[in-house]
Amino acid sequence: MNQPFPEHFVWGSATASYQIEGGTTEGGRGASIWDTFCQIPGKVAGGDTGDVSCDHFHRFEEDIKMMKELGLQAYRFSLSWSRIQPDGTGEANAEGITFYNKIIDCLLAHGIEPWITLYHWDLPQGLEDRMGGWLDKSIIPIFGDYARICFEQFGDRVKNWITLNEPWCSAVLGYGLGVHAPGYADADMPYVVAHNLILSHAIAVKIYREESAHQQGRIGITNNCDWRIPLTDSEADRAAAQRSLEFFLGWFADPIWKGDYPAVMRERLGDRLPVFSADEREMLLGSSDFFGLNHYTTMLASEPDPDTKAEVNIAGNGGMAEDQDVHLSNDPDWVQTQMGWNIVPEGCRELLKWIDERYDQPEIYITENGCAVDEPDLESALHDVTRRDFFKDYLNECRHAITAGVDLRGYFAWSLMDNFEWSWGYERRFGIVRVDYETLERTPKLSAKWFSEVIETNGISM
Ligand code: PNW
Repeated sequence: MNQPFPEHFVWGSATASYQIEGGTTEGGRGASIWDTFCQIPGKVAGGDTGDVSCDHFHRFEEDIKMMKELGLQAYRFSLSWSRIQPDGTGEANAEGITFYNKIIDCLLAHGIEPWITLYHWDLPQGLEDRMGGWLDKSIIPIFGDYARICFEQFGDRVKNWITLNEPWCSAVLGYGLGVHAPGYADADMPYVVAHNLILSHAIAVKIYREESAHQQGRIGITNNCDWRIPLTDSEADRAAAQRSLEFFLGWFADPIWKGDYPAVMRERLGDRLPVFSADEREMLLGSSDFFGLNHYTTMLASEPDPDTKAEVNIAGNGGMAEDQDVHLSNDPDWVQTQMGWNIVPEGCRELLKWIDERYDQPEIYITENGCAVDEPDLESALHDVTRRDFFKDYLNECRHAITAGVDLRGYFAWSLMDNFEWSWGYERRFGIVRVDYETLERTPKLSAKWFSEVIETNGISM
């Protein structure tokens, strides 16, 4: 039986510039921190880089035709800042603008709505070198200048903007755990970087609203968050789960929807957590037209046992674990994806409800959801039943959330095609379309065909 989604629900899929484009030295593009990071031995599995990747830089027309065949209504992609401003500041690079103009025009010609992310982790290396990148407050107006160029050049046709993708990852993985570019492992840097990212988001939105109102588009931010289930029903474990969510999503969403960081972060971090001025709080509050959410997994949360306190689990997407003092664990019954992430569809419904309640019923878009599956050959990829079932079960929970009153407006599958999975290189495949990295041939998987039907019928058959 077909379980319908609301009318006008937006169906799309997502990618990011560094993960698919390749052509890293073409079209006047400058280096980004990910080009640099990939050169450091041991940082990326197999020594992989984004130099060629899916070669989308040369194959975007073919890729857009494929999106059309899949029936996508919307396509979320990010801009490579260093294609637009090769060293991060100054005049726009005409070739970079032309490249993205062609993509936008081609999408529109095929009836696909472009959703642009301004920043999906590939900071121009020039900014890292000259002023310390996200660690320095002066990045804020610099990001604003970049955003302005994008609005001026593309805003006549692009009506859906996302300032930042998952600033939690930039801060925690890039500066706390050192597993993403630029690769610092520090206890305090993540809070400084996050602060500058949040303010950069706000300045871009301010510029958009003040200077591009006539373009009549919408702008928001995308945050990522896992769900946390209390290990037991004890007061302490329930508090641990809540604290974990506030340190994860509240850190980035509270300043925008509530005007400041969560109280629990201030209590625990004191002056290690930077402070927003009154003007900044005002600029932040209400600075997102919608709530962009990337969601992948769920873990159990509990109050750490005093004897094992030193071993707070940081592996499972915890981040800044010592500061939160939350023990994370897995239910042994949970099946995991190739990333080691638990498949817990109900977690998606619960997280949506948590957001709905905490942030006063925002319009939510799931801007990423998906899973990596071990697919050693084409044959296995074409029968990606695990991925199809993952999507089906997660979407079914989305539907339940909508029935419960959550204002979920759209869903973007991560990812359109297999691509460069950051520190995992090409070893992890998230695509609904198979990419053969030898021939660069694209082949839609079973999950893509299934997703096409979902879009066509605006519902899932259960
Ligand atoms: C997201 N975590 O990354 C990104 O937006 C994508 O670029 C990426 O390919 C996708 O999810 C799959 O990984 C994340 O550790 C990376 O919690 C790490 C985490 C979450 C999201």
